[in-house]
Amino acid sequence: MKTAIIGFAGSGKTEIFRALAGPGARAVARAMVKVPEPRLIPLARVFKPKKITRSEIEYQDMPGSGGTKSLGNRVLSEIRGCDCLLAVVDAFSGGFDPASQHSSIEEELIVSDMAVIEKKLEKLSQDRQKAGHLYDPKTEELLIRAMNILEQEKPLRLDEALCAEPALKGFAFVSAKPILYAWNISESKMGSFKPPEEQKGMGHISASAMLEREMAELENPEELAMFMHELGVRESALDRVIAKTYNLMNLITFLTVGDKEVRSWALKKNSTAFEAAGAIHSDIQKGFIRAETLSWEDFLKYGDMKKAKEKGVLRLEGKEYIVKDGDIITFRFNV
Ligand SMILES: Nc1nc2c(ncn2[C@@H]2O[C@H](COP(=O)(O)OP(=O)(O)OP(=O)(O)O)[C@@H](O)[C@H]2O)c(=O)[nH]1
Ligand SMILES: [Mg+2]
Repeated sequence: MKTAIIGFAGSGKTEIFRALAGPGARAVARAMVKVPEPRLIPLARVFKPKKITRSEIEYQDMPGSGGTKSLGNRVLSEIRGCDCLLAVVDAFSGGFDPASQHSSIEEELIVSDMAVIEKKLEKLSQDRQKAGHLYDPKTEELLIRAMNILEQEKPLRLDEALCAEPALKGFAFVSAKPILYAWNISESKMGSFKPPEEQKGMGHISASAMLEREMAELENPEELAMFMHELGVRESALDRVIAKTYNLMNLITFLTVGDKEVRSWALKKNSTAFEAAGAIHSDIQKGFIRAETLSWEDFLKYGDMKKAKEKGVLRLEGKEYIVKDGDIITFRFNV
């Protein structure tokens, strides 16, 4: 799962990236970032595992190569391969109006998709004229529907069903990707800034990118506490940025437990137990027998698996079971 950090030149992308990646990420543009998972704490208390492992999201810092008023075509084509966008808006410098940056980014994503569709429709209309060629009317119809949305200056992410059409998946439309806007406000405006309303597939968060990066660099907890106290900041916005990207990507968490490792795993919402097994290892998926499942709350209520089984909350689920957020799963499989 990959999130690209985009925005106009100088908007604070690299500051946000460094804050997310933590100290030591100076020379890189990609980092795996651990997803906060508080449910691991009580579970680790029970199992006392050798290792606690959290699921990760990859963040990639993109260059502001399009300048201060454009994302640029290079970035627009590079982000086709990612699952989610984190768009940083400069609301700290007093330059380009932040609300206009927001609408410009939306517009660029829309225009970029229109160009892709235009080209493909042209190709399809040539195919139709060529006798014997494999003309594909279904894709053409879907593309025309997508074009209608874009022509109303709306992003494709608003039409979830259309975006999910298998024939459209391959186009990797940029306006179809979930997007989190990070309004990079100045340190003095913290708390007073009101981000716009959320929309389907679009979230908002406000933070001071520079402050977040500075806080991330302080490894000593006492130093960090003092710094935050001096600035009157109660919490870092990073956890919320990560949690929001996670939700926008429609990910849920399932957990595996044991005395070796207690671990959280990311999974697309509405995935089956069979797919969850594949997320761990292809061998577990291939040899899938059953998934012993219970919710983490039920587990903590009884404190151990045996008791949970006696109480009937530990269920044996098959391949088709739809995994729920917070499920603890033990896979039984043949090797
Ligand atoms: N005061 C203040 N300065 C900031 C803030 N965020 C970024 N800056 C400064 O603005 C400059 C640009 O920040 P970067 O994070 O490098 O911006 P960028 O979007 O990565 O820039 P490009 O990669 O060149 O497009 C740096 O000098 C930052 O320190 C902020 O929240 N407050
Ligand atoms: Mg940068």
